Amino acid sequence: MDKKLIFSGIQPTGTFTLGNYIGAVRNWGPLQDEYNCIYCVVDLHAITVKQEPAKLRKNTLDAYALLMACGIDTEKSILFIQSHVKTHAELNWVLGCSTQFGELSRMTQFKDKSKRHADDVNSGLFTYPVLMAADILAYNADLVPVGVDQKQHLELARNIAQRFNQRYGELFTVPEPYIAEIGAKVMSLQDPTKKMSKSDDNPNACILILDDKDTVIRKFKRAVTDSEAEVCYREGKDGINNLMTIYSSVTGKSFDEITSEFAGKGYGDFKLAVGETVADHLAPIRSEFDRLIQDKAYLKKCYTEGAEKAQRYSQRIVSKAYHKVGFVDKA
Ligand code: ATP
Ligand code: LTN
Repeated sequence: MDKKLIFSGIQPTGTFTLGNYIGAVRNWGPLQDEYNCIYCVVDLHAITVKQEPAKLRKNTLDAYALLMACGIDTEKSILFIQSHVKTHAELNWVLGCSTQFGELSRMTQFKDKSKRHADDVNSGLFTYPVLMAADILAYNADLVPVGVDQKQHLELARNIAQRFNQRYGELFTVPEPYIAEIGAKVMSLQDPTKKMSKSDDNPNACILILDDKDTVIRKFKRAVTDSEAEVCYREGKDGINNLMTIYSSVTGKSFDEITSEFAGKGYGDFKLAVGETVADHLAPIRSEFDRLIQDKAYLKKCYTEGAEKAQRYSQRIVSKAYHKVGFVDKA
């Protein structure tokens, strides 16, 4: 049987956080052996909130190199930049005409982001999930590895695919979410009831995957926890639960094993261990990134080839969609 197809994307809105890494990107590399994988830096999505052009350009290249440093191999997978492949915007329009205003109004990310960016509630922010559906459906992806915050968008992509298929005849694969059991929602170190996010104003709230060892340790030392002293996973202990989740996903140890490891020790020892383990885990990514980002010619070769393959792959499917809705065939 043919291998299943994986598709996922990440926005170039800044250095990836430990949340992006544990919840999503970290799982992308190992999937390459079992599946055909297509990964994308979604710069079109990034401009739904204000971006400085020079910074967006730099962040996009950085994100591309970071994905490679995190183990995505351009010999095994297709890795490209979204704006280089025109089928995404083309299919976006068609799918937008199969998406209801009411559905988009219910998206929690839109509600959150329109509150946070009240001076710029643009229509791209509103239709963001349609473009995400186009990303996925243009390749007929089977599985989409994401953090839990993207589940609602994926549900919408499934509905759009089903609706299109019913109206125009079978074309799109209805994609399934692929969500890690542990670490699908890494929380802020300063407010463990909130998701860790690149766009948090408090720099101590998130670990960036390019932070150096001292910074990582310092941020974990300052992590907000409760006033007890036992390292165990229990409802209400949001700060400790989050640190245990991080430690577990980096070391592979179960919560019980972690509790025994730190029995009789305090939170201070635990935070230090989490900091050191995470920093040591991230160190090779940082050095690989430093090496790759110097070699602009190599990066350009990789993203140019990636875009060519993605264009060829998605064009077949998008041309079929154009035909099905009744557009006159071009050639
Ligand atoms: P922004 O803060 O700019 O909105 P973001 O940090 O939420 O961005 P995205 O580029 O939107 O990052 O997300 C990339 C991937 O990382 C998605 O699959 C998303 O579900 C996942 N992700 C983001 N934050 C977390 C988190 N705190 N825990 C687990 N997964 C996360
Ligand atoms: N909306 C996603 C990024 C994204 C994506 C995709 C993820 C854009 N297109 C397609 C999976 C598949 C986010 O993480 N905020």
